Amino acid sequence: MTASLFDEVPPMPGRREELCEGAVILRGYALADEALILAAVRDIAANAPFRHLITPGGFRMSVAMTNCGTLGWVSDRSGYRYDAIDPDSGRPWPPMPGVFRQLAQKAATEARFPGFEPDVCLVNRYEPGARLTLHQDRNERGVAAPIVSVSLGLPAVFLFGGLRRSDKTQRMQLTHGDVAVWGGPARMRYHGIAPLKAGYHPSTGANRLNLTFRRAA
Ligand code: MD6
Ligand code: FE
Repeated sequence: MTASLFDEVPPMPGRREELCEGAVILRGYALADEALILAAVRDIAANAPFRHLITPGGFRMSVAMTNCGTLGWVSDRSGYRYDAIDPDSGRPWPPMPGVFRQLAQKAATEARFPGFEPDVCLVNRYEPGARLTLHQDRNERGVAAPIVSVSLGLPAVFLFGGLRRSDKTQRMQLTHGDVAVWGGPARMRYHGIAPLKAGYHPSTGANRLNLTFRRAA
């Protein structure tokens, strides 16, 4: 499938796309909250700036990250983990804004995961070329809870695999305002983001932003 085909057929806001049992994309679901979300991300980044974490293997991640909530996802030479303290500042992560929590809870309920109480929002910022290699989200104690993932700005190709790294991957486009919800039998599926294509989006400029809400504790 080509990028031009994606470009010509933008997903319809309000549409619900089931990827498999337990995984759904709610197209355009975050659009109504766009301005509040972008303002909140600016506030969060003013207190806990985006940074390129180092993987346990010693590589600098191409995606820049920060967090809000009672815990944040961090990586360094000693491994991946959740920590209540931002290692760069020595202070707690900024609190999770109400608009974030409400959006994540509503989207989870819409995807048939009622009662979602996220304690982490990992905020990812992609520049052209930035990517996330295939991975499972498995540092969370609360794997019974889903993950809610909000995409803003430039579109990205989401790679969606199976329960083993070697399983075949599907590719789907995530565009501005899309919310993916991911849980139950899909919770441990491998997934990633293909290298971001350069472009301009009126809301985020040359970047893509992604918020992923989890229950880590
Ligand atoms: C991203 N997302 O979209 C990275 N993980 O930038 C993820 O790694 C992810 O979108 C679990 C569930 C949904 C996701
Ligand atoms: Fe992930």
